[in-house]
Amino acid sequence: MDFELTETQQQIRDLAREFALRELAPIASQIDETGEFPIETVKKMGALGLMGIEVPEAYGGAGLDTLCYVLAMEEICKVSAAHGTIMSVNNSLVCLGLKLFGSETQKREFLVPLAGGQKLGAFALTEPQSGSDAGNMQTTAVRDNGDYRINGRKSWVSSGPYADLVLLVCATDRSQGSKGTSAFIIDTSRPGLIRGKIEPKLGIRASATCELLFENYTLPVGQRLGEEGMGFKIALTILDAGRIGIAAQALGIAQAAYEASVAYARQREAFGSKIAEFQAIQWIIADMATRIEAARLLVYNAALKKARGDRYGQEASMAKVFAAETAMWVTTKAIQVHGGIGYSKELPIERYFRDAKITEIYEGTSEIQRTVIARHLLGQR
Ligand code: COS
Repeated sequence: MDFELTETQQQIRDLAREFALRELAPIASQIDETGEFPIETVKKMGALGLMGIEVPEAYGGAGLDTLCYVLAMEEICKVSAAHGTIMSVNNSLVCLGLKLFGSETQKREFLVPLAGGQKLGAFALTEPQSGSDAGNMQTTAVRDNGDYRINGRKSWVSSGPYADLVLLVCATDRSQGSKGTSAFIIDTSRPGLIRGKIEPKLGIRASATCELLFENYTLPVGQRLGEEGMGFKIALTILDAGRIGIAAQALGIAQAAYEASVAYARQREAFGSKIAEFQAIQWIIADMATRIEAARLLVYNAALKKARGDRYGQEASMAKVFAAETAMWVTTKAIQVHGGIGYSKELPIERYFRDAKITEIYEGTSEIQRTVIARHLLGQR
């Protein structure tokens, strides 16, 4: 494995780092407190090319590789994981779906504005009764001549309250189970789509999440993505890639908590010396750095496999489960290193801890990642 970064990879990492420090650091705690969706900074991310990193320039994107995407995600999430969620949904779940499965016309109409940041995308797969069991969908799209009529309810839609376009996966033939599902591109400005209340959440609080209710929402057949019946495969293909982005998010959160712990240990005094002098603290710092390094190698490895065009589902799941659990462990220990002040909202440490938790849940729980890995290892995929 060669992780020597190219000049382009270093440039995008530096660009994301500088942007995050300049634009996101001053607002990260405040938007976490208020839960306000950061429309202005998301637009700026779009203008910088951060909303369509892997989309070819011909379709409005930055035309960069998966490692560039991971490096940028890491830097953004180090400062504001909520921005990272909005970025990852647009990049991995929506733009990638259109890039892989969209027709030329669909790419021109929908991918170009999403990749350029003029429009914001969301992904709707989960329903109140189906999260991990994603194939068990009750929302239906019924064909009516040249149109589909959609009815049902999608839940936990990140960026749902503000999205212009939604990549929706729902049932077109419920008797066929997951094989009877299809994907659609939903224009949220049309009638029949109602956005539910914004979910109050533990972490990534500035990334708005809501239910989407479809009541006789009608769309033309031309807005179906891929063939009828391909919906579940499209969703799982997209999620394989999305999991690399969430792993990078977890890595960014863990790195932020680690760096804060090192800085605090060097300046905090107890029993007449800096706490960095105590083995109890040193060993935590050593374990934090070791686990983060291992997570980073897994995340970069998955990204390089994807960039090379190799199969990467197993590696993406390994990266996600390991990075997510690393983020939870490191942020828990970071609070411990800081003691009382780590538990206080005076510092961002407790935010890192709250933000880390979602990485063990969305885009496939840690249990689902282990199932996916085991299926690969046992030749069941
Ligand atoms: N990429 C493409 N196709 C895939 C796939 C993947 N990673 N994994 C499975 N498929 C295909 C299978 O090949 C199968 O098609 P064929 O019968 O034509 O071969 C079809 O999808 C159904 O596969 P399977 O029977 O394995 O599906 P299951 O219902 O058993 O589900 C898991 C498999 C659990 C892995 C899947 O449901 C999953 O990943 N769930 C988590 C969903 C998730 O991440 N939710 C979060 C939503 S976003 S916040």
